[in-house]
Amino acid sequence: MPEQCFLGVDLGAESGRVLAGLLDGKQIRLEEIYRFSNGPVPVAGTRRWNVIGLWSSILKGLSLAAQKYGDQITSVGVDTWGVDYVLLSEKQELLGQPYHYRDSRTEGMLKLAISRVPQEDIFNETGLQFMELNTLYQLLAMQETDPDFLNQAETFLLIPDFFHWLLSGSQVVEFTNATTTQCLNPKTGDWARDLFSNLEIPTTMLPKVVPPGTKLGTLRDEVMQHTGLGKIDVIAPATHDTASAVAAIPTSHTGTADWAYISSGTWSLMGVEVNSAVLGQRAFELNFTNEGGVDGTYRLLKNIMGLWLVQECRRAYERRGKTLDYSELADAAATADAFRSLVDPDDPRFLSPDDMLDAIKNYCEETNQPVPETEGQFIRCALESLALKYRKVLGWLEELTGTPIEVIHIVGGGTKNKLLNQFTANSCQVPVITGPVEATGLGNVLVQARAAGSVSSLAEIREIVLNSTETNRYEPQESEIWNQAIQRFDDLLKSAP
Ligand code: LRH
Repeated sequence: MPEQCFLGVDLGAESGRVLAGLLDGKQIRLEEIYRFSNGPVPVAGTRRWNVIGLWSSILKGLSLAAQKYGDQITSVGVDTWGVDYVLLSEKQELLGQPYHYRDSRTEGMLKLAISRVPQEDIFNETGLQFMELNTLYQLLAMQETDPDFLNQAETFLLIPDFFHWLLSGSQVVEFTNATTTQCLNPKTGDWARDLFSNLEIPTTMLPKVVPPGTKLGTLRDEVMQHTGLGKIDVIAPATHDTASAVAAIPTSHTGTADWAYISSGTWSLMGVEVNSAVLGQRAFELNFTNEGGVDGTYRLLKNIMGLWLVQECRRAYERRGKTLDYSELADAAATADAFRSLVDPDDPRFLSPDDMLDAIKNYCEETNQPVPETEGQFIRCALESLALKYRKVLGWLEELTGTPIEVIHIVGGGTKNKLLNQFTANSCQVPVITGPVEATGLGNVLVQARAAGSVSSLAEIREIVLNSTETNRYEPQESEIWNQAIQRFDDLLKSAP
């Protein structure tokens, strides 16, 4: 069979990529065509995404792809981070500058929401972890501060849907990303309209929800002219980056909950794959999330602060005039003293601090631990704390599903941090398999390949990834000292400041 080419646009919080997925029978090869940077833009005291700049970079990447793979290209699809959205007016004008989920306008919105609707009812209707960055609280913040603005909105689109609209003219919201908003009911697969009306948020702007793999149309003429691409299909992949990443886990165990995953990047999304949302009392108490996946699967998971801690330490050093790359930071952490100080990575102070080094110092002071001083001490503190949080989440997952976890798959850019991979195996006391780094991109293009009829199922997507990519295995070590550390970490969480 000749090679088929599927273009994946994968946008992360730090960078974006246009990728070519070249499928040859049972093998896939992913090639990076174009990479560009991304990040929050400070705008008059707020944080926004530069979506027009991103669109311009996507067009550039598509032009380069057209030059290289021209007639071989079958389709294109976009995945991004979750929860953020754009609003379009009746005349299809972009309303305002889309907000970044770390913007502070949502502070206090969870409290407001639960003063109107009992928290447990919100969980039963949406199955989602309570985080103020969720779309629900972003919309509530808009409704509170500027209801006229929201009333002008004719169409609500999540970020990948916005780019699909620019590519094809279609205006729908894809299911996997819709499940990250806390606005969708996993039992009905439709928007939680009662919840919206109880919170006094309008619902007329909510478009139809479509499953991953839906053909949205073909490229607009203007996009064909600009890029040199032909009239290719625009296919919605699993547009939530985590959904795409989990679709591409190299496992032959589809359909069982005896393996966990960590999609590791700016965030660490740790969970198991289940066949229906887990909505009971205990899932609510533990504040777990149920995000929709491919082929009717759900990701029962927790958002953990992730390598954002390290990324922000690095930025803080840069502001102090010290530019360090990630490998230098990892080397410094590897030789620093073990378990000197620990933090709860998910303490709210770490979500958007002015300065991460100060935030960590401040946490350590408040909890009577030695304050980190060197780069190695800061990064070691972040990595050990993350690994210990993984162990807590692993225990909760086992409790919720009743199934012991035999192995953890880590995928995404975070797998490059070998120290964290080993710490994870040590802390969780199960083997860790890492790779592929580009799981999100692979999941994106393989769901498109399935829509084109070249791949038949989620299990086959994973078989192709298994055939095509390299993985590494980390065995658990040092069980005794990690068991002691988990005791200390437990005490820290109990006495959380
Ligand atoms: C990871 C991610 C995560 C969301 C966050 C906003 O990139 O999609 O799943 O919670 O971004």
